[in-house]
Order: sequence, then structure tokens, then C-alpha cells
Amino acid sequence: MNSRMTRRALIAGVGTAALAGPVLGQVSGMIDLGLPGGPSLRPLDPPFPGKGAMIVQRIRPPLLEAPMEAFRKGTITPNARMFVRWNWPFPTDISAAKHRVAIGGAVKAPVSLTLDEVAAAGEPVDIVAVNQCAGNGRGLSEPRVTGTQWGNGAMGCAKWTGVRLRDVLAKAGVAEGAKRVRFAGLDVPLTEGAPQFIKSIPLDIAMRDDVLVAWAMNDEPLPILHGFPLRIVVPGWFSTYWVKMLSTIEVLGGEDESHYVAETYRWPTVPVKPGDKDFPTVPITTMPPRSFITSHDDGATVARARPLKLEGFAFGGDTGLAKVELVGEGWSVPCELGPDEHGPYAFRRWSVTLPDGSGNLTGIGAKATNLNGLTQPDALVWNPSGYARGVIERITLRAE
Ligand SMILES: Nc1nc2c(c(=O)[nH]1)N[C@H]1C(S)=C(S)[C@@H](COP(=O)(O)O)O[C@H]1N2
Ligand SMILES: [Mo]
Repeated sequence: MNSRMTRRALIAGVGTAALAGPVLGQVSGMIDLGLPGGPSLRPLDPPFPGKGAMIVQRIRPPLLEAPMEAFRKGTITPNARMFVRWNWPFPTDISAAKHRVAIGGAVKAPVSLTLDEVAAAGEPVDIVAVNQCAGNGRGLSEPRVTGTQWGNGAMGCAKWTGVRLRDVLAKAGVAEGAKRVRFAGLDVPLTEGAPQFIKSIPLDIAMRDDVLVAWAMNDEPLPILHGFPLRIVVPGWFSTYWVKMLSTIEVLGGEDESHYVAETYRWPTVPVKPGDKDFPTVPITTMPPRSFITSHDDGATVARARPLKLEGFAFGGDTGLAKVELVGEGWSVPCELGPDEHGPYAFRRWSVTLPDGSGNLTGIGAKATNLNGLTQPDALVWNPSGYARGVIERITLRAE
């Protein structure tokens, strides 16, 4: 833990007793997520397998968030700091030798593939892409919305290795007139009658060059928490579609009426206010651009009499970044983008140096614009599930 995290209200020892148990033996402290609408403290740093200090939103099934400190340097999020999200409990004793991926539905010939057969379905592909929950930052919504009260740490950027989904689909042959491709994993609902977590994408997306059935994350086999042995990767799309522990691929001849596509993970197509009902919705799909200041925490003090260097990172969402600006109340200055290390779907660093004597910097934020011309809005686009947060994230710095 570094000093910055300590400044960000890391309160060692608070509330650990209530969490002591077989899973959470060694909680080292609490972290304040700064959530406006409610309890904001979360335990930090439990011994989840393969994980470093993570914010525990829920233990079973796990919801783990990365503290913003994990994003201070670089453009790749180590596996130990990648957030974790499961809707339902999942097996932890998976046999790679016995695992099969069944491909059926609107196909020419259903097949059941071993891991070796999946891996041999096409050439291996590497892609660096941001994995972000559609509800990332939801806990910062005002007024408050329901769902996991994430801060902004339900995201990370990793290198994914696998084969193209279209090459895997070719093993069964997609039938004429197919519309969507649906995925299921090995996790099963906790409560009887509850819907399984299955998700589908349109066929044209499934056929893309960069949509993968992946087995590695940052050059390691997928950790159990991230979907061993195989997961879907849809670069540029929210990771609700990146189904983990992939066991079934079903080609659909029509629309998907299943719960997690037809009823949830949808957002309004028109502006809505709290309390509005019966507005039209569509599934959330692509990510908007986002950017964060990582060199300074909100409320930090800076020296008045010398130039001030600010740093952070940004990503374009479903395309690359065009620019990042630092914005304040009525002013903006261009930031310098770091090298494009990993392509359009990855984190990219930026920096800017403000001149001497900038004084107090109230409500400053980094504002990203992507290559489609989509830019971060000044005000939150409120929606009842807090999906697709993209508002400029602001901090205040005091000059001394
Ligand atoms: N099998 C399965 N895959 C899943 C989920 C799930 O509950 N079960 N959750 C999805 C959601 S909502 C998110 S945000 C991402 C999280 O991926 P991660 O845990 O690897 O960060 O996994 C997706 N894939
Ligand atoms: Mo998610």
C-alpha cells in the first residue's frame, strides 16, 4: 500500500472482525470509495486466490473491485488486480481434459469440442482490450441506483489470447438466416428457477476479426476467477458479453428472449429521470470513452509556485482515442497522449504540465474524445441501472 492510498481514507483495522472467517482471514483494512449515496467503506485485501489488494464488494459469488491505485502506472492491469464479477456461483475444480464446448442451435452439424480442438480451430490471436463492467462507477450515480455499488475499479486492461470465435463456429457451420450467437458457462443459479447467466451477440459481431474464444490473460492461463478454461472476448463491448467458463455456444435463428438480454443489461434510448417507467430500452453494447487523473487524488495539495504535472490514462471505448484534454471551470488545455502501445481497445497514458502559479484547481477532469468523435459529457447521463458511466471524473487540488 502506498501513501496515496493511505491518504484516500484507508482506515486500517476497521470492521475486520465482522468479516473474519475461512475466506477472509487477513483483511488488512478498509477503503472509502467516496460513494455519495450510502455506505462507502469496503474491506480491502482479502486472500482471494491469485489476487492482490482488492476491494471486496461481495464474497459469494465474488465481486472484487480494483482500488484506483492499481491504475497509477502503465497500461496493462496485472491479473492480480483485475476486477472480478460473477452473477452466480461457479465450480472451482474444473478438469481441462474433460472440458467440452458444445456448439448447437442454428448450425449445420452440432459438435462438442475439447480444449485442444478449440485451440486448433484457427490461428492464435493476441488482443489487448479493456474489460469493463457495464455498471462500473454505478455507485457514484446521483440519485443512487440499484445494483453493485461499484466505484470506478470494475475495469482493467489485459492482453487476451485465443482463437477467433468465427473459426470455432466454423467447426459446426452457421446455418443460413442465423441472427445471434449465445454463450453459457459452467456457473449455475443459486436459487431454483432463477435464470442462468447466458448472453448473446449479433452474428455480425460474432464474425468480427477480433472477437475471441480466449484461454490466456496476460500470458497466463485464464485464472478460475476470470473464467478458466475459456472465455469470450468482445473488444470494445462491455464485458457482460465476455462469458466466462464457456461451455455452450448456441446459434440463434431469431431474437434472444432470455433474461440477461431481454430484461436486464438494457438502457434507455431516451433521456429518463428517476421514477420514469415504460421507456424504450436497448441492450448496452459498446463502451464510451473514459479518462482518469491518476497522479493526484481528490483533495490533494500541490505547490503553488511551480509547474504542475498531471498524469492519467484514458481509453476510447470501441475505437481509439482522438484526444484528451484537461478541463476546468470554463477552460481546457490539450494533454499529450502517450504512445499507442496496444491498439484501439487498450488503456493509453496521457500527461499535461500546467504553468507556474496555477492556484487552486477546482473541479478539474480529463476529457477523452474517441476516433468516432464521441466525447465525455460534463453531466452524468443518469439511467436507472447506472450503466455506461462516461461523465468527466473531476477532482479538486489545493495550492499551498
Ligand atoms: N459465466 C459467466 N460469465 C460472465 C459473468 C457471469 O456471471 N458468468 N459475468 C459477466 C460480467 S457482468 C462481467 S462484468 C465480466 C467480468 O469479468 P471478470 O470477472 O473477468 O473481470 O464477466 C462476464 N462474464
Ligand atoms: Mo458486469
